[in-house]
Amino acid sequence: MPQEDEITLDMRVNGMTGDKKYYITSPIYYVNDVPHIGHAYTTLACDVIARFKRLDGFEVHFLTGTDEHGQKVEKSASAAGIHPQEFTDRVSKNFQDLAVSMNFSNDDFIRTTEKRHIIAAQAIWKKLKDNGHIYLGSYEGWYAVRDEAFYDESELTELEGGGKVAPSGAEVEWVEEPSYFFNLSEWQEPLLNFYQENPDFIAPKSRRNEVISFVKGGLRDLSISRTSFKWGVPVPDDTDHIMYVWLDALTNYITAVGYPVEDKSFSKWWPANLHMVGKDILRFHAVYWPAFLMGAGMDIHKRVFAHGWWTNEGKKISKSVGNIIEPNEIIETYGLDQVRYFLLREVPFGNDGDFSRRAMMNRINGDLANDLGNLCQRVLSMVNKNCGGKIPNYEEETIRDFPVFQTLKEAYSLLPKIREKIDKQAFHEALEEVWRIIRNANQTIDEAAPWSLKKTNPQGMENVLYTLMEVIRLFAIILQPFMPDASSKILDQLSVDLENRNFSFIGPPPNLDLLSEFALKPDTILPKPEGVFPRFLESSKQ
Ligand code: ME8
Repeated sequence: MPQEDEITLDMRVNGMTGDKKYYITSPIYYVNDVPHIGHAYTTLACDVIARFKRLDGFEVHFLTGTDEHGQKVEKSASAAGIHPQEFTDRVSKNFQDLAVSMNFSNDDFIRTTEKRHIIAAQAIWKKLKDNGHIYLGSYEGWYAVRDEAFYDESELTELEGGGKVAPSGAEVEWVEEPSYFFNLSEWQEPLLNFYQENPDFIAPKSRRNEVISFVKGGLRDLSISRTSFKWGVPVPDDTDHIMYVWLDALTNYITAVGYPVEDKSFSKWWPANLHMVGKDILRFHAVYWPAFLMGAGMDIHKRVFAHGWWTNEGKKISKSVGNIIEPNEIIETYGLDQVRYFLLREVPFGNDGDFSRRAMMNRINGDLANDLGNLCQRVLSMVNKNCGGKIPNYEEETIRDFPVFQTLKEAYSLLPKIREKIDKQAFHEALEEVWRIIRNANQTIDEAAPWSLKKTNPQGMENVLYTLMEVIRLFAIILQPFMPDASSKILDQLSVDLENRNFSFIGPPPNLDLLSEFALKPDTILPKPEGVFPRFLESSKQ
């Protein structure tokens, strides 16, 4: 364990101090919509981090769920002609099913209509009230139901045919009603100080700057209750009001770890290490939520990362345009791990990205079939044909004579680099590091030409094939968080025991000229090789 003065900020943020624990959350999704690629994307990013941390020896709590209150959900239920509870039960199920079809490893799925959450939401309200941060007034201003957000006149744009829209494009309506307020205006200085003292709190950097200038521009008190509809958590001691859906929703992150009971198990997980969100909802997580937490006298989450948005073949994704990408459809067409890989490799995480058929095919046929699939296929089928279907017998004295051993050394040194990228949420860079090794390995096969060594130097052939198999073992272990099924298929084909697949089994040797103590055991019988990533043929599936 490092000394207190050696502990860097990064280590605190990433749960590397004290016990290795990591609490990660996705947003909770509105149940007015069917799940689409955007929802799958955010939770996928959390899933990869959660799986990575578990394999890296952390105890992890990974939370996702559904946001079931508010005017938008009430309207959708009424359009469907059913009670909001029945409606939310139905639609929440779609998000639970999505977690299964995307192979998400969440530890909990929270619904804001659950009793545990209503208790927590009312408890934080009482706490804010008791601490003197809530007062009764009346709200007059603009509200966008689609965003469930209040807007200033100055933020709106006039439409040509009349009406006004928010910066998100959502229509706004004029609202006048009695309302409780949270004294957000008083939190400007504390927030700015907090951002300054915690430079890693908001990522990426460009978003951090946006938030800071928004807060510097001044904050108005926030309306936190509504009286013009009913679908929400009742305000304690004043049931004419329901809680503003964002105060209700943000509280889910503490409900799920036991709030309002602030015992050992609560403090085990809270504050969360990372709230992963889309750029559209950063303000709520980087301004309002920390202010609520400070007001309630609680610790603030350690980091919030705002990722970019996907378009579909260059066009904004929208229900009205009818170009929503449904996760199940693309999984069916391209395969689950192919989709998981594409989403995290195609676009630098944090930037906006475009989903196109062509880009997807290029990734599948290039990175997955040609690079990774081919490498496994070539090595495993050569071993099957020439080494009696067993892990080759390397020779200690001569195994380092072949340039491919250099690639193995790099593979042994890969994990710390990937860990650093994952802790920065730079998934695309992490994958690029792995692919550097894969491409090197493919190149070294061509150079070492084990097929010709078979006659001239059979021991050399065994050395080269063994080294390549060990390289494959290492990157397959590291790729598990990204592509769990494909990686386990590769590890099965190397006969790696199920219990020997976490990161401690990479076991980099103390001297990189040696092999790991967990390296593949020569003579182990291997199953018959099978292709991992077939090429995607445009005509095969439409
Ligand atoms: O905002 N590209 O829920 P929501 C990428 N209930 N990500 C996208 C996307 C796109 N085209 N479209 C949506 C809410 N997302 C609130 C959250 S949290 C306490 C409450 C993702 O159903 C992105 O993560 O509108 C965005 O933040 C989230 O879906 C919004 O989901």
